[in-house]
Amino acid sequence: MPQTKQMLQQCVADTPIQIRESEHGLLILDINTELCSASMALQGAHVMTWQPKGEAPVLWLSPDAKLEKGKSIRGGIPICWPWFGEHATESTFAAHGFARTADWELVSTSELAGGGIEVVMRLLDTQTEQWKYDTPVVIKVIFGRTLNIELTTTNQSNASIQLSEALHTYFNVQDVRQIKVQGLDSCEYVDKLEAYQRKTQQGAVFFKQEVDRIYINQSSNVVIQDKVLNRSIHINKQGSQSSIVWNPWLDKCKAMGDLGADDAYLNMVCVESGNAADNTVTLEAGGTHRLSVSYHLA
Ligand code: TA6
Repeated sequence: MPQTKQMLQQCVADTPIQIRESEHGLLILDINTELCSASMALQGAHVMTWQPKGEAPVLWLSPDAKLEKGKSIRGGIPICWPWFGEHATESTFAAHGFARTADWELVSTSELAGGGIEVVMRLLDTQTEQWKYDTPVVIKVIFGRTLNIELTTTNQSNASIQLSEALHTYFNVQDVRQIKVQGLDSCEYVDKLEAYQRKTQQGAVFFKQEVDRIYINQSSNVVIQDKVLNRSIHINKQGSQSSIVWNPWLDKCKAMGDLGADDAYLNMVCVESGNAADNTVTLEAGGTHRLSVSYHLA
C-alpha cells in the first residue's frame, strides 16, 4: 500500500523536511536548511531541485514538468533503471525503464552532523511484466552544499541479470552555447544522432546543435564549466563506466512539449552518470551493484 502524506509526516517529524502534495497527488519532500534547499518526489525517488544557499539552482526543472502519477518528471534527476534508453528487445516498453515512474517507499530521513539531510528510499516490488527479476533497489541521497547519491541494486533472483542505468541529471546553465564539458577528452562515444556511430572525443564538449552521446568505458570525473555563471559543476562518480551528454536543441525542445519555452534548451544540459551500451552490468544472482555520484560547485 503506498505511503500516505500522514505516514510520511511522521517519518520526517524530527527533521527540517516538509511533505507537500502536488495538485495531481504526487508526494514531495521539501528540504530547507542552512546549507541548501531541495525537493524530492516519492514517485521515481526523483530529486527535483537542489540549490546550495547563495547559489543559482544547480539542477534544472522544467516549468512544464508534469507532476502527475505515472508520468516522468522533466528535469532534476530521473532514475533510468533497470535499462537505459530504449528496451533492448521490446519497443513498447518505456524508454529508460520503469523506476522513474514507480511508487518508491520512504525508508528513513535523518539530519547529519554538519547539517546534511539524508533521505533513503527503496523500490522493493520490482517484478512486473516488463521485468521478472527480484532486484530491489535503494537510493540514498545526502542534501548539503554537496549532493551525494548512491543507487544500490541487489539481485535476489536466482539468475544473473543485465542491468543498464543512469542518473539522468539535468543541470541548470545560463547559456548552453557558452559552456563546455571537460573530462571526456579522448573517450570513445556512441553518437545517437549519427546512426550510433562510434567516435572519439577531441577535447572538451561544446554545444552548437543537438548533442546525444553515450561515452563508454569512461569512469573519470566530469566538469561543466559555465563561464556566464562563473562557476563549474563537478561530477565525481564511482561504479559508473558511462557518461551520457544530451541537449535537445531547438527542434526537439519544441517537439517534446514539456521543457517549457521553445528556447528552454539554452538553460539546461544533461550529463548523466551510469552504465549503458557496452557498459551494461552483468549482476550475478545474490550480487550487489552500486552507482554513486556527488555534485559540487567550485
Ligand atoms: O539520455 C539522453 C536521452 O536518451 C535522449 O535520447 C532523450 O530521449 C532523453 O534521454 C530524454 O528521454 P525521456 O524519455 O526522458 O524523454
